[in-house]
Amino acid sequence: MNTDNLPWVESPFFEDVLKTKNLTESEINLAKEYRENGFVVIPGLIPQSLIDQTKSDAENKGFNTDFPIKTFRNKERVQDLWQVSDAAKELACFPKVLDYLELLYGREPVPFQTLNFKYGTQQKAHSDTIHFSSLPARFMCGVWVALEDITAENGPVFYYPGSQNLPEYDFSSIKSGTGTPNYDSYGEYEDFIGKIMKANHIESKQFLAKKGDALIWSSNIIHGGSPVIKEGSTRWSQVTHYFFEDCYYYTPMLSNMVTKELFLRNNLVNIKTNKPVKQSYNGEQLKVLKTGKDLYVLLPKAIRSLSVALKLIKGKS
Ligand SMILES: O=C(O)CCC(=O)C(=O)O
Repeated sequence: MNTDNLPWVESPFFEDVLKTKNLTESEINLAKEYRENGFVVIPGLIPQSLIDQTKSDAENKGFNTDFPIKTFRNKERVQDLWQVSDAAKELACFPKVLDYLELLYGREPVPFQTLNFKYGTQQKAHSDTIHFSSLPARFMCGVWVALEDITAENGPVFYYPGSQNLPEYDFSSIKSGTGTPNYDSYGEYEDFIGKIMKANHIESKQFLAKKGDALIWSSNIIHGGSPVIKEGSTRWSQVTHYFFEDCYYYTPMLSNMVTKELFLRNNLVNIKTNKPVKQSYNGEQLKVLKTGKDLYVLLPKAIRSLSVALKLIKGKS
């Protein structure tokens, strides 16, 4: 196996790759912890002033319906606040966060989405790979930052340590048919993941965080939001989702994973540079054949023309 085809922290050759890296003892411990559990907590990583400014922008811009934004928001979450908040953008691109991610993945991180929460999401257990996946696989992660102290009462994030080692489940494991799924079926996915956790006897843990703590989670760790026990209590927080450079990026939830027709994320913007994100596979630009609305098949460069590819697909060649 080529070590470029998985993040090195998830590689079966982790110990060998580790020997080739010039890391400090604390970096080695961090990488080992991330590999074993699928997440790491960095206490007090973010300065309180940046936390306070991000929370204030979330309150005064994101959740203020008089403040115009173009991105999605509802009562509990605002997507891509970074577009109108320098603080949310600075948090997404915080240099120490990017350094940790580069250390763990060996590629440049690409922050591409922020979500700011006012209340606990109470989201059921899921893996981010159903929403965000990459080719080569697993070059994606989330960084969740507490903008206030989080207790058992205000709906902390929960996660299943070690669950990142399970397969990346998608609808080809859930449905027997070959149809392309959509978000109407999301409940079936959540039920499936709940059963998978029970079948694997993995116990969940809660992230009881102090304001400024950061949780880095790997693409395939199963996680969600705990019930909010104290009604009306806030849970101010920001999660940033990152891909890593030099991959193709797609949404398995909207892809046909049986026929390998991928819902490619062609409109990603790198929050750090404000530039569109280019897609490639370990340095190679592939040919892309559109097979439906937002669905694409990746073709080897060796295929000289799309008409040859079409014949191949139709079985005429
Ligand atoms: O903040 C939470 O409660 C969960 C967030 C989450 O699941 C996600 O961003 O993928």
